[in-house]
Amino acid sequence: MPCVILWRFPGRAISWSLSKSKRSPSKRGSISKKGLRFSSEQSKVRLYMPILEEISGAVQTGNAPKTKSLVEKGLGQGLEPWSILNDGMAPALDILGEQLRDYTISLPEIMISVGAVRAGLSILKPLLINDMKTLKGVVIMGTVQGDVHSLGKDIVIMMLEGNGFHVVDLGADVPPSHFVEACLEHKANIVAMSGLITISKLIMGNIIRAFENAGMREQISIMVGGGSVDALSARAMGADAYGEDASIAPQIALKVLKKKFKKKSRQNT
Ligand code: B12
Repeated sequence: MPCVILWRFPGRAISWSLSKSKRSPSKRGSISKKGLRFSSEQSKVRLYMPILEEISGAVQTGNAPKTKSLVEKGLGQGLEPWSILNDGMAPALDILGEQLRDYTISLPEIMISVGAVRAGLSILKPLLINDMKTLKGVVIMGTVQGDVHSLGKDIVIMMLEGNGFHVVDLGADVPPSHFVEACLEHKANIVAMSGLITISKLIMGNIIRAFENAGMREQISIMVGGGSVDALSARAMGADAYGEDASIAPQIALKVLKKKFKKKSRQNT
């Protein structure tokens, strides 16, 4: 994958690229033979490249205060909050992910960078969410058993809560039985699962089976997301919906609720 080394800090190489992402090119830049390429949606981002680069660098070095102040600076320059997340902070995590895969970075170092992302998110949070207070539904959310990645889950929760859903956060590495028990306890109507490692999609399937075995599948809408799944695997495992991005989580949640409601009304007539 093409990647530009920009500068080097003692001990840790910092690089930046709008790398070819697992997400759709419409959300992130991609590299063409001509260099950096942008969708029309991203054209305004081009103007602010240096600041996105700096944000990426601050996340990669795990510098939380610098990330925070650069996020503020980016906003001051007119950058969209989602662009800061998707085009500044997330590409840094992609690069760190590659370094993790190549054993050139340690897990504690990644954790420090995750801290920097969380610091940046603390500034973005109020801007990413709408202040809608009407309760739309109760969601049980967790990262599935065997998977400790929690950042994506936390952003999805932030979006759902900000859009009028009550979310019960089960945390990460959550066994199937906990999802079922939490749904009963909180009278939830949606289950949202996140997973980033390959095995997670199998575990998600197991969780869906657990709801079937408990006789609850008809009452619960299930949405999944994270790097381990895509639309195809989500459908294959029997989920009601797949979300590529946290920004669309509230719309998806509403859609699955409406679908369930329509199905129920058809059954009652
Ligand atoms: C940070 C990180 C870690 C941290 C996690 C800290 C934490 N508390 O979250 C630590 C250091 C602990 C870690 C550990 C490991 N990691 Co890791 N990690 C990453 C890294 C760099 C970033 C992940 C991240 O936070 N992304 C940012 C968030 C915001 O993105 P996201 O989770 O995808 O979520 C977005 C969407 O997917 C969506 N979304 C997510 N969930 C849901 C759910 C719903 C319902 C919806 C609608 C949407 C949605 O919304 C989010 C925002 O838009 C990735 C590389 C990468 N680029 O993803 C590797 C990566 C995921 N890790 C990987 C690996 C291999 C590991 C380890 C096995 C390494 C090891 N040697 O031990 C362990 C796994 C331990 C375990 N059992 O889980 C691999 C997974 C490969 C695979 N296919 O299995 C990756 C891809 C790195 C790589 N290139 O190899 N990791």
